[in-house]
Amino acid sequence: MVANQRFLRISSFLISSSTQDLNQYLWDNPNDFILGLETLHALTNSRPHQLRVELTDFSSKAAFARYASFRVGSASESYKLSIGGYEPSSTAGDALSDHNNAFFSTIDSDKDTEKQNNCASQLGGGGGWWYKQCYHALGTGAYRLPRNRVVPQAYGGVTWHPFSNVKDSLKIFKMLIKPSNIA
Ligand SMILES: [Ca+2]
Repeated sequence: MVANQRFLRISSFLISSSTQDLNQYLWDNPNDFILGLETLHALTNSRPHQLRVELTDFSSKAAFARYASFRVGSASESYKLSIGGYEPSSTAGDALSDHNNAFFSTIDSDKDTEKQNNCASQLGGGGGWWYKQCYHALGTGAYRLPRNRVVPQAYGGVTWHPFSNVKDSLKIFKMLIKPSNIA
């Protein structure tokens, strides 16, 4: 099963909310598939994993980025992201290596390296993410259809810089993982 773009819209909710809230959300939205940080940690901590990110914009232009290693830390490590081994033949460019060693921040838990702002609430469109100062890639940003774009365009949309404009929103942002020893 592949997490679709709806996953992106709800992931900040998932990550910053209690289990009870999440259960209520799933009750109200039975078709959503959610892979939470605890699961990502358990999977990527059990054995080495690789990551493939697939992107599509609203003009149907697509690109991908592959990384040889992807790991999410435990809750006590603030779900720290360990990302490395960008594959040079990737077509999207490397937006995620900048996020290496970032902690997971949410609107109610500022763990980014931006001193003046809480990236999640002020520049990230409300989504939880591995912000630093603040982001080059944002998979959990606000999901904006072209007709709903903010004018002037604002930060916080789903993005992968420079494949997409950092003030624009991608149509699809998928993060796919599998064990490193599987081709
Ligand atoms: Ca901050």
